[in-house]
Amino acid sequence: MTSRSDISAVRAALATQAVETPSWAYGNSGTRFKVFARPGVPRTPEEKLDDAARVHAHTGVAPTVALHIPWDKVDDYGALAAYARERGVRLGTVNANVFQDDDYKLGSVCHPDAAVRRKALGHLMECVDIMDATGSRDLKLWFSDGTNYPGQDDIRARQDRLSEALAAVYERLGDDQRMLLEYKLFEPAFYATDVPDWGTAYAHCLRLGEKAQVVVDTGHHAPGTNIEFIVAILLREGKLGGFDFNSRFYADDDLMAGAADPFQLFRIMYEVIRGGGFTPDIAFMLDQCHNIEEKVPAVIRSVMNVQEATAKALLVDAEALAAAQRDGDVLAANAALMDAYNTDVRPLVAEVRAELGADADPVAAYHASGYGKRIVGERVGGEQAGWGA
Ligand code: PSV
Ligand code: MN
Ligand code: MN
Repeated sequence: MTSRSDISAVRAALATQAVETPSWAYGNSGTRFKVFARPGVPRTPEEKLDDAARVHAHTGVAPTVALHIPWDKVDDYGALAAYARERGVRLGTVNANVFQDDDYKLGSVCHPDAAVRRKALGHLMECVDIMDATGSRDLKLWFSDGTNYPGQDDIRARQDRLSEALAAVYERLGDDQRMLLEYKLFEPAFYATDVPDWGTAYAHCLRLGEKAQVVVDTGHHAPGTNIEFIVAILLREGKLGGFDFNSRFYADDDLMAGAADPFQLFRIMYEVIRGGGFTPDIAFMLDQCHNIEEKVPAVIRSVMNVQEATAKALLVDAEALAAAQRDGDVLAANAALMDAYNTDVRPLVAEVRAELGADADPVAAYHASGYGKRIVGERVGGEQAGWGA
């Protein structure tokens, strides 16, 4: 483990951490089978920002909130950004949605019909307009495009259509804006997905240029995939734009980050740090839904899990590890990683939070604040936010 003299550097690095929380994590969500409504859930984008501001106040490391358009549609995005700022947070990544419309049954930007492709592209362009108004840096693109049956559509033609749409959006980006292209193994398409893996995303981003980057959603791989390897390669190539953190036991479960496999999260964060990626150039986002648990404390817990994994990764004694690797000492090298992973970093991150003016124990502080009860009392009437609203 890192020596005592380096602990202050670890502490300083942790104080710079920024985890973006997703607006949709505060709304109602569920599975294909049922969405469970919960009292106190936000009814408006502003109320989602109120909840996100609570998460930041308690943790000190969640300063931005990702939007999902049209779930967070408002008339005045500049005013929404100002509302966020007044509450101590900022608007972050804009997530496009070209998957919840009847027109998109056979795809969006890869659809065989040019009129549907135009409609999808129009939405993506609108998202960049919104970024201009909010000051957001990143546009996150996840496409549900794909086919269910062999022969249903031409795989190569679909790639051409995708490429054309991405190029048009890329052209529209401002100098300080980026496009983050997300891949996902399968679902909702089951035979062929148009952006199924990091290689496909990477190939498109490489063609487009440096403002196009790959985003790694931890829930979007086949079981057993070595995600940290992908992270290492993308970082090495300068093509890692960010993460959507969440946990999965089976498929795209979207459970709390660090819940199912905290060791994987540690390994990922180790590769991030090893590759010089612990910088604002990489967007560290959560992409998760809280179907049965209370939402705000679940987001708080997830942020803490990312923070703890980061602390452990920062504690790896790089010199000892490198020496063991040079010597071919397999066990010592593995032990260097495991010693850091097995460290109880909770007191360390508690101190960092306190130094940031947040809470040593954010979940306890949240419950003690009475906020959860207050929103149940106040958010009465209207329509709760949730998938599609
Ligand atoms: C759908 O799989 C998904 O979970 C993607 O990961 C997106 O990032 C997210 O929805 C929001 O659109
Ligand atoms: Mn995602
Ligand atoms: Mn997903």
